[in-house]
Amino acid sequence: MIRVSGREAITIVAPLLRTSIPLAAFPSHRLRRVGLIDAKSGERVDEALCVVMRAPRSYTGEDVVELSCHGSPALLRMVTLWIVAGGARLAAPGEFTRRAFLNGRLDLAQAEAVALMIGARTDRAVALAARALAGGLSDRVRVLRDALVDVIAGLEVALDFPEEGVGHDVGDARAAVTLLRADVERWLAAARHGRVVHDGIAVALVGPPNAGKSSLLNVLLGRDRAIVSPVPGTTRDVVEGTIALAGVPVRLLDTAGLDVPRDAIEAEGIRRSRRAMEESDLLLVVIDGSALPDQRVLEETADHARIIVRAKCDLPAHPAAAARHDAMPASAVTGEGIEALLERLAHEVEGRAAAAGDEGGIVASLRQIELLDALSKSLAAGESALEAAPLEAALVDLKDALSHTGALLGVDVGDAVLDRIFATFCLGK
Ligand SMILES: Nc1nc2c(ncn2[C@@H]2O[C@H](COP(=O)(O)OP(=O)(O)OP(=O)(O)O)[C@@H](O)[C@H]2O)c(=O)[nH]1
Ligand SMILES: [Mg+2]
Repeated sequence: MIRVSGREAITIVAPLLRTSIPLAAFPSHRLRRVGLIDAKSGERVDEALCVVMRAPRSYTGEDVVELSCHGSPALLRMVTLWIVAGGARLAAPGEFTRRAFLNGRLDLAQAEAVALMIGARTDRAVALAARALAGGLSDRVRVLRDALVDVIAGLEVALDFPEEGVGHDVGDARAAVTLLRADVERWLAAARHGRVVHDGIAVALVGPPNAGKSSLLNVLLGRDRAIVSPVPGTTRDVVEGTIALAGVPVRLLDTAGLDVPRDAIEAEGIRRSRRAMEESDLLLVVIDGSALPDQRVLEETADHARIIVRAKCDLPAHPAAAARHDAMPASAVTGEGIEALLERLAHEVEGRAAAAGDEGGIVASLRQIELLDALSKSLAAGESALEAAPLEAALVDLKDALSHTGALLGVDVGDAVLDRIFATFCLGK
């Protein structure tokens, strides 16, 4: 689909179309079939569906023409270049959404939700982004902002007319700020969980060589991703694949067996295993259930969040391995224990993304999470200033808080902030 937005959109696209009525006379928001022609040769290059959406009822709030062509990248490039030759220019990443924001079609929190929607990888992440797009976070912040303005105004009146007993009672103001801060704290917790749903978690499979890590990875992924062989030290590099558990993307990282390296390549592989281990949220520590458990790996991973897997449980168990009651038996050959392992993993994931029900689930950009955090801190500072310090001091903190709500909604944010936000979008959005 090619989208053209701006005052000249219709005039620029018109010469490229063969239509029964002129493009300028197209009814708004009606899809029509058109011929696409090479304006120079007059030759027809494609049939397309075309819609004109007139300002301000369009995504960007400007006149928009959209052409749905047959989709060959060569064709799309050709038509795009003709449109550019006619006087348009290529859109910057996120520019349509930026214009939508500047024209008041979306607030900034919603504009950021567009990027979250594009990046969503599971049904659950999509649902969270949809809620944000519908204004989930903005609505809450807007209500809080109104309440905060009331408190600030009340305190300023009290400050100006100390004798009259008008304006906010300081005790009431403090109680109001306490409630607002509690709201923000809840949103923050929900947003951090939402972030887990959006970003997913990383789970590294670690263990001694030949324990069955790669075989386990393949069964968990349901496809033959990593090389498996009876030779210890088969996996050298980190091999990964993603599955969705409890609606959360889970990146599984298969690693080189942890052992004394026999050469430089193995040493590098083991270094990468340790790095993957550090970067993971959870470890699957795989030990070969038919052999004496490797104590070093168990000790090395003791401080990590981990699930111990006694692999190859189809083979006769080694008594020392069987004695480890904290290990979950699993077999990549018979499939025994795999279902239970997936359930346990899902449970762990759910714990990290929990409270999705709280606050209806919030997903926020990292910028928004930072701002919510700053908002909560300013409210806390205002709260304690209202206890002891002069009113003026409390007002400074509360006004800081107010400016953070503004930044969340995109009130008075500068170009630099907008550049940073929209640079993360992809082209055409
Ligand atoms: N019987 C049985 N054999 C298994 C099982 N899982 C793996 N094996 C065998 O054990 C050997 C090693 O398996 P891998 O999955 O390559 O082990 P790894 O831990 O990835 O090994 P490295 O990459 O060398 O560290 C292979 O011969 C596998 O066929 C299992 O559940 N049951
Ligand atoms: Mg391997």
